[in-house]
Amino acid sequence: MTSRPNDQRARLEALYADMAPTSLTPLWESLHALVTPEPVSPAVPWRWTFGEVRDFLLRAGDIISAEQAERRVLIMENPGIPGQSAITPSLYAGLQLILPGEVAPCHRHTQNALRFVMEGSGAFTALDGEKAVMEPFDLVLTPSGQWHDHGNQTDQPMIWLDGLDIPTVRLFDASFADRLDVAAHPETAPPGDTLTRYGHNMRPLSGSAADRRPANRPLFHYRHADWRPALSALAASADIDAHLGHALEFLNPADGGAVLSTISAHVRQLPAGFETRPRRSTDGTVFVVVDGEGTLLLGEKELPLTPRDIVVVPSWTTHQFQARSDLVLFAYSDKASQQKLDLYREQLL
Ligand code: GTQ
Repeated sequence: MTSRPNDQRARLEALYADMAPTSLTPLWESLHALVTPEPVSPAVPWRWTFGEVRDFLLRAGDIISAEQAERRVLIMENPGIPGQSAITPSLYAGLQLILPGEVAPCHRHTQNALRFVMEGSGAFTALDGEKAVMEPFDLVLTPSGQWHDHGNQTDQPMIWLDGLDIPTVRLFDASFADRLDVAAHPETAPPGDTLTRYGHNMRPLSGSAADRRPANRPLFHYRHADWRPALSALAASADIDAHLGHALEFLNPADGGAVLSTISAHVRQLPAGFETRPRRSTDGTVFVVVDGEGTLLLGEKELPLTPRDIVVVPSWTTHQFQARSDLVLFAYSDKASQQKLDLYREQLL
């Protein structure tokens, strides 16, 4: 009769209520939400236009200094996962402003970071006391545990995208950070020294002094002046990948792997009129439009793409890019983490 299931429900509810103070919960009520047949991301696809963020950032610049803020950044928070300072469940994104004459003081932390320059020319990030002088669309790394400070000795503001693994480090409860007792790390090498030594598929042949950088992670500056001609040359010569367009991944030359232990980064070029075949992958990805115009197609949803827009595509979200003019994109994701954990998958449709 019908009293039986009601009786079971009532007995279960009584069980749950009695065991709740003991911090116990029944798996059978949540199993299918925990172990899903495929990823169901709480994150949503989203777009930020650079101009809109820039206005708020400059307004913040009138109110708080980089020194006082430590890092003057507006976090791009995914509206599907509010309150977590996350653009995907594993990654963080923010836009950082450094005004002429300012210093963002030296610190180090377990979180890995990449910087992708959006505006300005000639400000620097110093890594362990070596400056990388930054130009638009340069990629600069500040890997886990390495001292870094930022400074702007030019007469224009500089704005860059910060991509960090803050939510990943939080997941593992593994955050450590400290401040140096001086704002800027003492200079340890002239600007560009590392690029000279390691940036040409070469390395110093001898001497521990020459191996000043950590041997497993020598490079930290990938210049637009280098990657853009490489990508253009590829686009002029190679067959195009139907799902990616022309695409080049940034590498750690020491091991041929991703640029950071948790974050992978790449660039793509799509010729005017090209539309990628649908694809999805488990690495929720942040894209920056470097150049060109187009549309990001996500099933029902469409996001327009204009220069310096920032868009996020969550895990396992089928998407296509349509290029109206030659479209150049920068992207970063947690693919590096997922591959280490044997979690990464992609599907080409
Ligand atoms: O520049 O070191 O956007 O530590 C967030 C945390 C930037 C930085 C961020 C950071 C930094």
